[in-house]
Amino acid sequence: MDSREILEGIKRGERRYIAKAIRSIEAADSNSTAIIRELFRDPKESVRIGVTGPGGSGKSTMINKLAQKFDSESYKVAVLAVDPSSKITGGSFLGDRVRMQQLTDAKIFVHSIPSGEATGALSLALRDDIRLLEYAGFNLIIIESVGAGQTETDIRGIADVVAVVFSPNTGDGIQVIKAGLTEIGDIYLANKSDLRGASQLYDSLKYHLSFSGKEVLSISTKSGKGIGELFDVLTKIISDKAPTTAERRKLQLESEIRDELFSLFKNRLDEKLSVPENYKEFQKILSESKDPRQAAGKILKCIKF
Ligand SMILES: Nc1nc2c(ncn2[C@@H]2O[C@H](COP(=O)(O)OP(=O)(O)OP(=O)(O)O)[C@@H](O)[C@H]2O)c(=O)[nH]1
Ligand SMILES: [Mg+2]
Repeated sequence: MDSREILEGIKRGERRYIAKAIRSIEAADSNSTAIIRELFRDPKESVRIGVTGPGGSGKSTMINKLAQKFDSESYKVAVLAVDPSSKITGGSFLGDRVRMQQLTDAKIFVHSIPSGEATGALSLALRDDIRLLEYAGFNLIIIESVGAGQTETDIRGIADVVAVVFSPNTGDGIQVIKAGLTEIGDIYLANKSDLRGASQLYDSLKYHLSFSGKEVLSISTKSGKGIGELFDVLTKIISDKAPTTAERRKLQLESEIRDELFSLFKNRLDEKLSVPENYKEFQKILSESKDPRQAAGKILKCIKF
């Protein structure tokens, strides 16, 4: 099947072609270049909601509820989950049959990206996946990203609105602040309000965010408490941010180009270092200096890109 056939299938609204295109993009196969070119020729827009937070805090459960709410309000909803299937909390989106069935019934498109493929720059493929879903007519895209390592700071460079989900059993407040999670959100959710310790979590978030003017909500994705309010607050933030979307997309594109450049440089560097004479030089510098930063600086000066 060629790229034209796939793109026509997507235009007819056939889901299996969307899945095919996503697979093609993620594998960077022979069709992907033509597909991506078409996405840039005929770009569409969506509202992108990023959801992050510690493992097991209830992100996927919350997204499941929220996606259905947006769907019932006539949005065309897609969910992209950077799949934390390798983690012990095991909240894999596609692995949860009940959750999946509810979303499929509502015609919500769900796709998981293995987290291994989304390191550092939250994967360049993820951004193309988003553009593809926009091209296919989805106008509200929810992105779940694991709240660990580099990725949670990157969600800012992709989403329009970021929600951070916490729960009483996912570590204390100090850890939360250290992780930098209190800087990236537009809205903070103290989830699992049905559990013990939930009100302390809510108070601690309120306290730490009191000067930021950001929203803190107490919710229970299990009982559904607070989901209506969450929807209202999110739609308010979305409409407040709508006038700055063009500016945001420009900055996002800039950061995407930087990531592309970084990836090109990295490949080029690997290539260069594997050339025997460069490797010899590398070893020589290493023998002269054990300070890695200094050595790296010297090596950078020697290698011609
Ligand atoms: N008691 C209670 N449990 C909840 C609530 N929301 C989610 N859970 C449970 O918490 C566990 C983790 O939920 P997930 O939605 O998979 O959490 P997650 O943040 O997506 O997890 P990862 O993707 O692994 O980081 C599951 O067993 C849920 O049933 C809630 O409001 N109350
Ligand atoms: Mg999850």
